[in-house]
Amino acid sequence: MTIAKNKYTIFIMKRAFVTGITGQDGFYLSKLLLEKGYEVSGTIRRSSTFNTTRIDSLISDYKNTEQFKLYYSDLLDSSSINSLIQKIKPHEVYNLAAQSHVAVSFKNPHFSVLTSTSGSLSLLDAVKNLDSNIKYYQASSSEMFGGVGSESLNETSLFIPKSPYAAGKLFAHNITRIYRESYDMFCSNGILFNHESPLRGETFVTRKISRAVGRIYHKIQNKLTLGNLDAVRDWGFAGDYVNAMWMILQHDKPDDWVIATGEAYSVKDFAREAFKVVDLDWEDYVLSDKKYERPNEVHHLLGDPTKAKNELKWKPETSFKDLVKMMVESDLLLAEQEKVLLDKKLIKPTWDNS
Ligand code: NAP
Ligand code: G4F
Repeated sequence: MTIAKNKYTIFIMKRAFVTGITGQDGFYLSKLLLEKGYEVSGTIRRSSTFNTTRIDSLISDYKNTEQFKLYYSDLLDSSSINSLIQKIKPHEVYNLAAQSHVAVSFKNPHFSVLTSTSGSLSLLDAVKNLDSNIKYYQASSSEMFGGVGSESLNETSLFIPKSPYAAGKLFAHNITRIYRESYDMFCSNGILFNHESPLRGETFVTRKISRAVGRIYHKIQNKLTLGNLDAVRDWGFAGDYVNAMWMILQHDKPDDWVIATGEAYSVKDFAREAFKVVDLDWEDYVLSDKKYERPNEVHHLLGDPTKAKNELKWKPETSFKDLVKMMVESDLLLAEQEKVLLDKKLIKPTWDNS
């Protein structure tokens, strides 16, 4: 964005405010925005151990600039959220923060639900009170659909949430739409289907598989125990999906958008493809145990991204096969490093190597 003033040209950087910046999407989105010349401010939570591993490369790359700034906050602390919005005066807000693990949301339901519900409301209200022209992106989720049938799901499909996580996300989705309609604000929901990467949290099924393949190949793990092998998901690459987030806020009007690949695979398919990268047969290594099943399973999620393809001109660039390969190749390198440390007795295995 530039403003011409007399004979001088003043460059004004667009300012983005990102919650959940330490997460998988936080990294990919921040990288994208920084490369586009944005000033990016994000919230981090105080933790007794370092929790900025994913964004350390960005901290380092931008340390001599004013372009990348981090602030302690928590979505449950509405006063700090409000103060930060007042201080930063962002042009765009991306609300990515959540306790995003569905199975964990059954164990910590209050925290999981409140982060999405109270958190989105605090942020929307802070935006409305400062400047209703600020653009707001809400990280909505395909989990809200509940995955009962096998048809492909679009923006008009019914929401039947099946977990505390999904119920909290549905509130955030609705309150985002309500602020858009009530106050004429630019508030959009990206209903993103599962998206993965080498930076995916290690307890999500795809990363659990790619981590295990790396370790099994390097002979520091013997078996991989999963839960429901028949669950079906529409898996895309996180790097492609953050591009959709940005495009959603650049569109000429606020709206709700399904972001997906339009292809579905089972957990079994993912495991088969991942072991194939290292010429191993998944059936020789994968076990199933009920302890990894959920109280209420989402069986089948397949998205229909037609609206995003037609109106945003967004499309996924990474195929299922390439995504699996990318994750396995990255985790082969990590396992190789772990093997060296294990051999020197500098670490002990924290993973299941029974
Ligand atoms: P993620 O890796 O689990 O990152 C979640 C982020 O939220 C982390 O930075 C985490 O901080 C932060 N956070 C958690 N509770 C918080 C709180 N109370 N206050 C402030 N920050 C908090 O998730 P992701 O995969 O990047 O997903 C990004 C968003 O998209 C999430 O809202 C997720 O629910 C949603 N989503 C994800 C997918 C997917 O397939 N990845 C699909 C649909 C929707 P710490 O690092 O300190 O824990
Ligand atoms: O990898 P998952 O834990 O992802 P899930 O539950 O689909 O949620 C992810 O995607 C949502 C979008 O739809 C996001 F909103 C959410 O934040 C998160 O990013 O599980 C995928 C499937 C499930 O059906 C699960 O039951 O894999 C099945 N599964 C089978 N064995 C397993 C395992 N899941 C995990 N985490 N661990 C297993 O051992």
